[in-house]
Amino acid sequence: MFEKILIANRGEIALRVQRACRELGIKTVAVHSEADRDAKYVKLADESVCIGPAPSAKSYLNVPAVISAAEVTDAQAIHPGYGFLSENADFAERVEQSGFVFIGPRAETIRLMGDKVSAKDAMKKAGVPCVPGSDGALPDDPAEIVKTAKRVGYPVIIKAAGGGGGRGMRVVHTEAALINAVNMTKAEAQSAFGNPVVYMEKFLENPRHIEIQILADEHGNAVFLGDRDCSMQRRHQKIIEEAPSPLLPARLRDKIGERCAEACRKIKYRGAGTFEFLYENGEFYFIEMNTRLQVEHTVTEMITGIDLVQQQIFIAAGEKLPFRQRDIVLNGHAIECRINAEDPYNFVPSPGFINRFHMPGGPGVRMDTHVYGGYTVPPHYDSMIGKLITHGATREQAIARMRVALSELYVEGIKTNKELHSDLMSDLAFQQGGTSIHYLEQKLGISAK
Ligand code: MV4
Repeated sequence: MFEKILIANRGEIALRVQRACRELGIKTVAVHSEADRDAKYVKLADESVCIGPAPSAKSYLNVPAVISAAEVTDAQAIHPGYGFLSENADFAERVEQSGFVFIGPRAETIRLMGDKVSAKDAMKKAGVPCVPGSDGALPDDPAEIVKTAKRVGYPVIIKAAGGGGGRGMRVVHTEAALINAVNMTKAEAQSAFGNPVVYMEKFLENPRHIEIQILADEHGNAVFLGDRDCSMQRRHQKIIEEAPSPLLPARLRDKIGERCAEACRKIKYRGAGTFEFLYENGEFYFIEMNTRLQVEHTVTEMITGIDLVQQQIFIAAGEKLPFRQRDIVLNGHAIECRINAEDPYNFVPSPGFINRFHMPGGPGVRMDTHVYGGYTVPPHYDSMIGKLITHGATREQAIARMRVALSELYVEGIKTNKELHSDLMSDLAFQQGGTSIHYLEQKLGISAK
């Protein structure tokens, strides 16, 4: 087992990973930018290294600085968290080449899943149902593109192979608009991702976003840890996530979950991973695989009782999974509200000094946050300052606990989106469950871009 792990991240996830390490008696190295010098996880770390000035490009994305920090502190492994370098295959490769263990999948797997065309091809071959569309990348020949769209049926969506998470996508409703849309998406993909390759899918008009959490070790074992519904989103930013998906029959969850676990065994996946699906009319359609620990891993932890970060560490240390599929029992329901430092009306980030901060508590209430009264939220990074999670025996109890917890959450000095969450907890459509990926934007009156 590792004696010391370097956490190559900041904010609430750096604290989350640090807690997992410290419970196991593993020493922690915190890396931080000049702006994060006073962060809680820096103070709680056994060692800390300033890796550069505030801008991410010069600090949290600075590969040589992160690897040097591991060298000077003599860490054995690096946990990337989520975002930043967590799905950067070159970073994973450099980490391993420098003699450290990258706590995550192999670099080649990260690369395979980072290219959405190769990811889809791998999953199709592994028996995971995918959205109907082009067989791999779209060819250059306009006649072929038109033919593919006719076979798939309008509306279609053009996606960048190097994209993901909502970047580099364009919906096309008619043949007249098709070729121009493909050319625009290719040009944008080339400039945004340095990769002009695009592919086509049938556009699903009103799906839900359901994802499957996987754990796979280096000995060929893979299990799925239930599902998460992440449909409550605005402009590709998840706002609320929950587990399990409301109104999803357990047999459908188990069937798709087993397919994902089997696919992991086939591709020799290592670590934690998430299969992203669109769910519509009782069918699952694979769209992407995330090779990182996700923000919303918490709701899976709450219903399974499994610490996903510690499982990542055990797997990276070469240990076998300590459970089989039949040992995974889903208990109750969990909901996560992402608390953002932002204006509740226009969503503009609202960084600044927090002069008072009171967290909620009580049975089934968890708050993962690094902020505290006296902390200054820096303007350089994304606006999420914490996650409020509740668990209950039923979805209704989890909602009631969230409603009360939100009323107890007190943040003075900056604006947050807590009122939006309170409003959603009382929203009838949310309470009934099963709202689609468009629900929140329709409720807020935004025409989905
Ligand atoms: C789609 C889709 C409809 N049909 N693909 C957006 C981000 C990336 N995960 C893929 N996304 C979508 N792909 C087909 N064939 C609708 C979306 C989509 C979406 C997906 C999940 C969660 C939120 C979303 C918001 C807008 C669009």
